Amino acid sequence: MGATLGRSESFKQGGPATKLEAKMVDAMQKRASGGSSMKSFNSIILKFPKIDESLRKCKTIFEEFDQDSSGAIDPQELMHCFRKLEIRFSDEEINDLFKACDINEDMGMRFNEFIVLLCLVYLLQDPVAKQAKSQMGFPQLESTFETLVDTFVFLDKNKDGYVSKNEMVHAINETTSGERSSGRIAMKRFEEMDWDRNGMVSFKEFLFAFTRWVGIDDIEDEDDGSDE
Ligand SMILES: [Ca+2]
Ligand SMILES: [Ca+2]
Ligand SMILES: [Ca+2]
Repeated sequence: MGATLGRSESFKQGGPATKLEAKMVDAMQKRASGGSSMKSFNSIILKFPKIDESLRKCKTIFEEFDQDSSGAIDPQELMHCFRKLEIRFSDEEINDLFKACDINEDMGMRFNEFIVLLCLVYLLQDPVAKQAKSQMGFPQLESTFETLVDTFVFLDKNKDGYVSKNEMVHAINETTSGERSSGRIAMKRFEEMDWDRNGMVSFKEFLFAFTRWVGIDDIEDEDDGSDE
């Protein structure tokens, strides 16, 4: 299609651009084989407030690991965080995650970047380990991450690890009548998610969009009233 990919490191024609992204796609596909508990797009929208609340509570975790209170978690603080949470990732994997989530490239995880990183960790964890009640020690947060993964699985109909524009349209059209306005919002939001405008949204893009929607980023909240 020859679309410009810009500086995005996400989806490129021909497959995942990085080793980490390939792992994420793989983990997502494995998870997708278990199906999604989401019934409709609207059921996702209804979960927003709860997700919002749970992610905000994550601030305490963030502050705990931001040992020097700099407002960002640097690579060393992150290593410490992983050790403390007993997340067994190699240094290379941690480094890859850090780079992937350090969107503003300041070598620090800001709060929204940290949430995305933790959720990616959640996805990438060994499924066997995940069967333990709470792998990371934050049961509520992990159930929120599960909801986010579940949502992505619901949207990714062909289970290729990406949500395409068509899949988004499909999910919205499945929604019962009378909820069209949420569909319009969703399409607008799909465009917000798809940073490089190649028609595909990776799980990471999806998560970053989520932190923006629930207002975790400092970007002002959108008015979601019934008027446009
Ligand atoms: Ca810090
Ligand atoms: Ca950063
Ligand atoms: Ca897909």
